[in-house]
Amino acid sequence: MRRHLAAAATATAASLTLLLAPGVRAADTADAAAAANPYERGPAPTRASVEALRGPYAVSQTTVSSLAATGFGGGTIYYPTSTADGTFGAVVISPGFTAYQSSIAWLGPRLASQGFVVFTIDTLTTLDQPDSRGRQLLAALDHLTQRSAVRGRIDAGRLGVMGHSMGGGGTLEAAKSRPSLKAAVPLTGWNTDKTWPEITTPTLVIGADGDTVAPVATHSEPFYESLPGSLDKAYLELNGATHFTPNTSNTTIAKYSIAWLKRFVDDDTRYEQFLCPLPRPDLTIEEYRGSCPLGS
Ligand code: 9J3
Ligand code: ZN
Repeated sequence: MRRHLAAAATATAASLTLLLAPGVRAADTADAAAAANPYERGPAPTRASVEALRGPYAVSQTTVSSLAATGFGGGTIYYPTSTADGTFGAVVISPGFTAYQSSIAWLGPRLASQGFVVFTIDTLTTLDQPDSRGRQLLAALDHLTQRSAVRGRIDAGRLGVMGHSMGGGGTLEAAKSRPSLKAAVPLTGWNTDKTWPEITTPTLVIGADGDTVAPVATHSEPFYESLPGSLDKAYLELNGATHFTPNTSNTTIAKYSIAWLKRFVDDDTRYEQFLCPLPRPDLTIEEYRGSCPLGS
């Protein structure tokens, strides 16, 4: 009788173990996934953390003089101050026609504080066209990874490009000519080339509903639609926005740019929650298109 009770107790314990096993396995899998991605940086994201004015990393900055720059106009590098978390992915950002780095400077500390090295650049002349801006973005990436003071803090295999207006047009040009890029984010992009089937880099196209300089119907929408259907891509149309909305601090631009860079420069699937299922239109989003799930 006591043997039977002991056997029953053992059987019950075994059943409990089996019942608990799925939960235990789920936790183990999450740990294994975290360990399997050497590129994720910073704590698990929340809506508040991706919308915040600053992320978890304190940021330092250093200037690159135009005299020290080859093939672009110099700029400012924003980078996480601490070296405790190893290297970071990097992104270069170009301003638009007639504009300077100051016009996109807000993105420097906003993105760098999330765990990226961010280089906001000046172009050789403020009148440079998108194809030239594309080449300048790549020259700036090469400077950043090969010659800059912070080159040792960067993982040269994980790079992205962004830009405003003609700099957004240049962002598409850069991705087209350097397929190794991990992410591209044109902001109210402008280009005479409307079709981008050659791009293999995951691309988030951000347009503005009230843009009369680069109207979405003739710029961002055809850019997005012409990207390969098999590509990880998305189209975010800002609501109540203009061509120049990317020139001042904007939480919607920041949130989705951070999520896209994290997802594709860092391969950090913790950020997929902000991209899939597709965000629904609201006060700041006129329209959002994309394919889910990403990375498949
Ligand atoms: O960089 C831009 O703002 C491009 C839009 C533009 O001014 O085009 C006029 C040729
Ligand atoms: Zn084309």
